[in-house]
Amino acid sequence: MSIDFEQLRADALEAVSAAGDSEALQALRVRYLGRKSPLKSALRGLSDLPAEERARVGRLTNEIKNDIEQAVAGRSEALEREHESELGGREWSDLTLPARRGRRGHRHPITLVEQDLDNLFRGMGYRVVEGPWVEDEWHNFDALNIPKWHPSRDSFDTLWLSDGNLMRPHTSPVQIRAMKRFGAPLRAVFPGRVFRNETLDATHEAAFNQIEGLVVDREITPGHLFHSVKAILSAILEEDVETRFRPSYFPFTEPSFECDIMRNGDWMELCGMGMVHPTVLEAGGLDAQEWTGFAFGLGIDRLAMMRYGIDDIRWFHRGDLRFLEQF
Ligand code: FA5
Repeated sequence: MSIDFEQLRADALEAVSAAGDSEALQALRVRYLGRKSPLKSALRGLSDLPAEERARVGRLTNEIKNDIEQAVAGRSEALEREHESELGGREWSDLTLPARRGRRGHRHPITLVEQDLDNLFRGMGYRVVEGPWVEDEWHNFDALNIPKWHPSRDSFDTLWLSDGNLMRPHTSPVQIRAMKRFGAPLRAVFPGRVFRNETLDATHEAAFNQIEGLVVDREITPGHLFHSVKAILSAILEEDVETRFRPSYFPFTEPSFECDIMRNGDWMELCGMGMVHPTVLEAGGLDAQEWTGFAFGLGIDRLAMMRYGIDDIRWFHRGDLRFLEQF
């Protein structure tokens, strides 16, 4: 089938310039440029033509296609302008109206809990200090009384980097940094993100948040520790929480404990803690004969779960707005 290209171009341009509204224009766009248009079938048929014909017809169809596209774009703009000036005759702007508000975002539930923790600890006279996410082996292990051969190194599911450093699996290395930087007596918390090569489930994430607390002074006892932890948890959860302290093991504290809290008839592990091991005080540059201390490491994500009644930790990182917009 041969096409009269020039006639096609003339018809198309005339129809486009006469299009009365955007629907009519859209219909013309489909008719002249769409999949079933004569131009498209001509392009599809190109390969059947002899070589010199092919070049000529190819060039011509492209040229016509461009012409029509330009005409459609031009007409579309003209229609828009007509529409606006017509509106302008009927409507006017009231410049005294308040500006339209953009949609505001809000803070993530973990951030909310973290900020409350910050305020709470500052109110109790703790410094808030952050440490690096990428740690070296000495701060994360050796200084925390975990020598190379120590089996508890494996229990941290550490993500190692190719340069020999690691993504910190807990916030405890900041204890060492803080003792070195501020000396004793010291009362400080270290909030931040930690990373573990962890199998995910409803209470385990691979990247989560901890807040570490460290108090160093003379004659600190486990009584100070238990009382502080219970007071802190009650303040954050805004109720008198039921706590359970179990004996546990951490190389950097002696004795060590684990704190669980009661939620919906179940105990949930929330916090590791203990009296700072003398070796750790020494690694922080302090005289272990003179100074004593307690430390705790609290899972912020788990705390947020309890506070907001969230049943699965994985909600926090899903980015699902139906979840996030509830806070
Ligand atoms: C530690 O990380 C110790 N550094 C805590 C500590 C600090 C002990 C100071 C003594 C003195 P643990 O691995 O148990 O301990 O983690 C502490 C808390 O982090 C847990 O109680 C829990 O609330 C939270 N947590 C641990 N693993 C995960 C995980 N995969 N996902 C979410 N939260 C976790």
